[in-house]
Amino acid sequence: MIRFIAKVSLQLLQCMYLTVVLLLCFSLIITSPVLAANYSGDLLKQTPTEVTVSLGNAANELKFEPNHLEFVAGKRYTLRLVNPSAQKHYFTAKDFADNIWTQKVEAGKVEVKGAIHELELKPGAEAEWVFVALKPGKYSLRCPIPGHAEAGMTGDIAINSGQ
Ligand SMILES: [Cu+2]
Repeated sequence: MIRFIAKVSLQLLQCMYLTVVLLLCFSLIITSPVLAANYSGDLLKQTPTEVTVSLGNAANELKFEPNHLEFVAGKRYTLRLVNPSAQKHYFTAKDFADNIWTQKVEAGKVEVKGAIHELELKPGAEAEWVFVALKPGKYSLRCPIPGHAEAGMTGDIAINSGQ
């Protein structure tokens, strides 16, 4: 009798275990497409807010204009980078780039998809960086060409929480 009860409860346990595993599997199946849909669907339907940053200027001053950028987590943006100066500059913001989801970077007739960390803009160049801001935080921006950051070609980028 005791053995029988033990056997039944063991079967019951196995059955419960199986149910839990199945439930876990289902929840994974259900949640992952939702996450994927958020990234590829809903977020991409948002009209991007356009923000323009100038790397240097026509007077060849070594600065970003503006040098303070603010984004909101969960929002989609088109960051238009222009270089109206006579020398090349970089837009380098690695930590920022790690905390956004880059949809694409467009320059001329080329579209680059995937993670981007740094952009180099030759005199007169223009590029558009389309992304969704993700993780709130403060990130730094600089132009790593020797002497440029030291002369003031730095900036900061904030991603503010969407709530
Ligand atoms: Cu520079």
